Amino acid sequence: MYNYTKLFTFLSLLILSKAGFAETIQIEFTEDDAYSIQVAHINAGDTIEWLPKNEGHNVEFFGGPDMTSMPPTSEMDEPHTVVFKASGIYLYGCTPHADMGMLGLVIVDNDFHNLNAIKKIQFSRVGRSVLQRLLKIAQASLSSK
Ligand SMILES: [Cu+2]
Repeated sequence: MYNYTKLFTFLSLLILSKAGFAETIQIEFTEDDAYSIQVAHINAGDTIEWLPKNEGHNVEFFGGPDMTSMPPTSEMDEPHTVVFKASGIYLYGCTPHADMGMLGLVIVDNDFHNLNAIKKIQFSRVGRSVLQRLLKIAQASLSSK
């Protein structure tokens, strides 16, 4: 006889995993010393994969909702995968090019609670102006939703 309890458990898991909608976004290192997606909006539990389509770049986190526990820094020219669990703004950049403006933002759950902490992160003049531009883009998409 068929085990209906097992079938029910299996179906429940299917529904739960569908409701989770965990997605994966891919971001490339481009020829212009930039990331192909500069402002990524995701939900908690989603994954971002950085792909080294261009040489000489990596991913280093400068800020996040928990400044004492940030995602790891990637090796140069290596793919990098991070699952984002905490809501808030994450700021990352390329270790050698961040001060030239190679920066990216990840906004998890449209949560801007740590905006002031992100704004206080120190960069060169170019880095600062790029960060301000990216934050504007991030917040503009927030108000249009
Ligand atoms: Cu770089």
